[in-house]
Amino acid sequence: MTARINALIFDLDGVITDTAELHYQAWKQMADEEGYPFTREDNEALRGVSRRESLNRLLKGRVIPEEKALDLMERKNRYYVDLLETITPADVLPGALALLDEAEAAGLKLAVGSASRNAHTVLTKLGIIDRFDAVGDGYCVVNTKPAPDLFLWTAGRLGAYPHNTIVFEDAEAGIEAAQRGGFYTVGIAGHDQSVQGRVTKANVVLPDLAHARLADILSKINKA
Ligand code: B16
Ligand code: MG
Repeated sequence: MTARINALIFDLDGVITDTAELHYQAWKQMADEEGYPFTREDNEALRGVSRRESLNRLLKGRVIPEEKALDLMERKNRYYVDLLETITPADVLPGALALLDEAEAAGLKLAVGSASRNAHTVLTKLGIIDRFDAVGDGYCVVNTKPAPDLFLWTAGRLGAYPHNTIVFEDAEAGIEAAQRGGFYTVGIAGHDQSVQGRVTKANVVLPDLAHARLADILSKINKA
């Protein structure tokens, strides 16, 4: 059966821009202050998951009072928000704007579905917030990825059905969320061999959006 695609939903971090390094630096600063071990490898496991779940993973089973957990998340976010000041339109990843142009010309509806509570700030700093018909972020739903809620909420804002929508995601939790919601999926695998396994369950896997042409993606979705 041919898929009738009329909407695209993009994850933000790892798909449209790369804020993972800034998240790493912010978590690392907090972890160093607290004496928690935290490496770049540890940071990979935080991709696409909420701030709260990121803290849980960073703590690796260490139990702390709720008040302290709130303070640690607040502190990390302050460091992260400071780092967001460095973002400019040059930080849109290669190919993303061209794909948005093609999709807009084809009459597709466009949205962002990000776990981040800073998604509006990031999109504004990138200079592309007006390109989207809807932005779903970390404030929109209670159940975060891998629950399908955020993508379903975002599709609802677009007036699009999941079976007419493709979700672009770089994280395992995001691909699972989209598939549980009944969406088609494009997994953005990146170029680091050690972490490429995270999106293998997607309908279509691409290394990045550079050279990703809409017609090719639609044809691959139909063959998947
Ligand atoms: P915040 P995405 C996710 O963004 C990040 O990949 C993840 O590392 C982060 O913990 C999460 O947003 C929450 O971000 O602390 O800014 O609310 O990939 O869903 O666009
Ligand atoms: Mg992501």
